[in-house]
Amino acid sequence: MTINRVLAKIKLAKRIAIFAHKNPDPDAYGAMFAMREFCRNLNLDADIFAIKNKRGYLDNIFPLEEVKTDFKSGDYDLVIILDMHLIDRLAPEFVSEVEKSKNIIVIDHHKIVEGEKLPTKNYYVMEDYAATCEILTDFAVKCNLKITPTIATYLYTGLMGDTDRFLHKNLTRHVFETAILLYDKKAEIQHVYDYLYRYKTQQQLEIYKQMLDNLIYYEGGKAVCSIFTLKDLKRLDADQEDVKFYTNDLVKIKGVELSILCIEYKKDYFKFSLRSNGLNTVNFSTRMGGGGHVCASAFETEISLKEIKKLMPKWIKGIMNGK
Ligand SMILES: [Mn+2]
Repeated sequence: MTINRVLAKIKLAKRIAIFAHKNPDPDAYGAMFAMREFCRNLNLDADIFAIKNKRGYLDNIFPLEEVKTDFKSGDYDLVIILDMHLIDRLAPEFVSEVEKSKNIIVIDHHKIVEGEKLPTKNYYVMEDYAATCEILTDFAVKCNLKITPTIATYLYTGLMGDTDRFLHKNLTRHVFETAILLYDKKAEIQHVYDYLYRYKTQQQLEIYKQMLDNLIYYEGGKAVCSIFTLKDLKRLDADQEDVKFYTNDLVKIKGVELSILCIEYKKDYFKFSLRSNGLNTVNFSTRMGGGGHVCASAFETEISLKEIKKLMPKWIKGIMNGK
């Protein structure tokens, strides 16, 4: 659908429910809060639904206490799904009610893989955009929606989250133009950086230390992995989200082309976050039941620590050989 059609559909709605993927990241929250403000500025009722992570740095950027959890499809005549396009990327708590909704719009920048079944025919997916917040900035400009300083701050947060402040390989001229536009709209850039990147707690440093202590190199240093078990998390008094914060850091080691961060969520159930400097990781992640982008993808599966250590060299060899 066209971007103008998105606006037309929104304007026809009376009550709008806004969703993004589970474990919302800065781009997911940025897109949801910006979209809510756009709707409210059009005098439309709009609510955000999300299962929040525990209190953390994002609470200083977004009013997360306003997020709702008790979604009933009958209460809303439009569902807007952001930063995802497959229903199973939603928090499981929402899936059955969202599936009942008859009027759904999807706005996303994740690649649609052949064979994927989207929850609606009304989707606006821009695969060459670095962030959903980049798409929504365009949306506002093209549809003449006001970008207040608050909205600009939300959008800037998402743009920085998904480019890791211009560090990933997903940069385009348009990313920088979007950043300039949001700067002009008075995004609170320093505030965003403080909470996304500058402040570190002592606990965070302990987690980081553990991650480095656990590094295992493969393929002559071209690939690296670090594993956090439930036992590690307990000792650090940390949870999985605290560790995931560093997902992007291992591929910054010079010479490393592929990194895999493995975190245990339940006994013998791990989540694997893959990062690369160009190598295709998403084919492997998709085969393992996950998904994502070329350079950043993830999957989760039942597996023991012993099996991980046994399979990891094969996995890495396969990915490095373009499989
Ligand atoms: Mn995103």
